[in-house]
Amino acid sequence: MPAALAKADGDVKDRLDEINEFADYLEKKSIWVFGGDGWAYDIGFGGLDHVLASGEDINVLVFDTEVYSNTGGQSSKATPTAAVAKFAASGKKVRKKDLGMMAMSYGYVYVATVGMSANMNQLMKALTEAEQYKGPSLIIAYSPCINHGINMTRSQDEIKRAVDCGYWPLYRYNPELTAEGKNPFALDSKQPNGKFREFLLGQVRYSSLQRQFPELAEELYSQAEAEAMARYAMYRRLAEMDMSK
Ligand SMILES: Cc1ncc(C[n+]2csc(CCOP(=O)(O)OP(=O)(O)O)c2C)c(N)n1
Repeated sequence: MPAALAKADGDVKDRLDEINEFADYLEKKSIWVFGGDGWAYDIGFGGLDHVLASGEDINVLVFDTEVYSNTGGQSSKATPTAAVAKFAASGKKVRKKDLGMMAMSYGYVYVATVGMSANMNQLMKALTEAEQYKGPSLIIAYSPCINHGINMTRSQDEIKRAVDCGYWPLYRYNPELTAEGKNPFALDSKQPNGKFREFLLGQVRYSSLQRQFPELAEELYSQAEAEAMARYAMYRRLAEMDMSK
């Protein structure tokens, strides 16, 4: 019995009894914010950062299409090296911002990356853990888009390919585990399968660079691959951290 109910009497007790009787209906409010990468990484980043820093129990799901999709495919800070987009006609020259790492730096934000068809179980785990975590959560989902120049009827296969080649690593960072003395970072995707270049060339936003600027394309593809492999290696080191030291 709740403490307030035990102490109350008269009218107050009747009211509290009534509320207690319907306690099952007083569900925890579930609050989710949905947005694209242009919003989350770029023009809305200040607001997103403020919300994450608030410590409030709020969940954010970012559909990362790696461009501003709705306005026609402009480059955002989520656009990776070598991708052709508006304002990056000869391929983006600098790497994709690691929004997840920035959010992890708070230490009290639940962070996960997901890829729907690559690992449905991991997606469900991330959504459930974010919902259960009593603080801010950020989930970043790889989201194939018409601007990528792919067959959109096969977009789920594309997500799986992205994860398997190390283009889109999957992880979950759960601050609650830190309090238990455990490693908060879990890497959920396997060692890249060596098909990174093949993956890039399967999308017109990358392959078109080869036709227009062949030498530059070679350089940017290599750079993109090196950056992605370094990012995967960094995540693996995080996942293998010895928390007792
Ligand atoms: C503050 C602000 N600036 C610009 C716009 C115009 N605008 C509408 S949709 C959009 C693209 C958003 O891109 P993204 O967040 O990546 O979402 P996606 O279209 O990819 O789902 C922009 C710039 C806006 N709505 N609000």
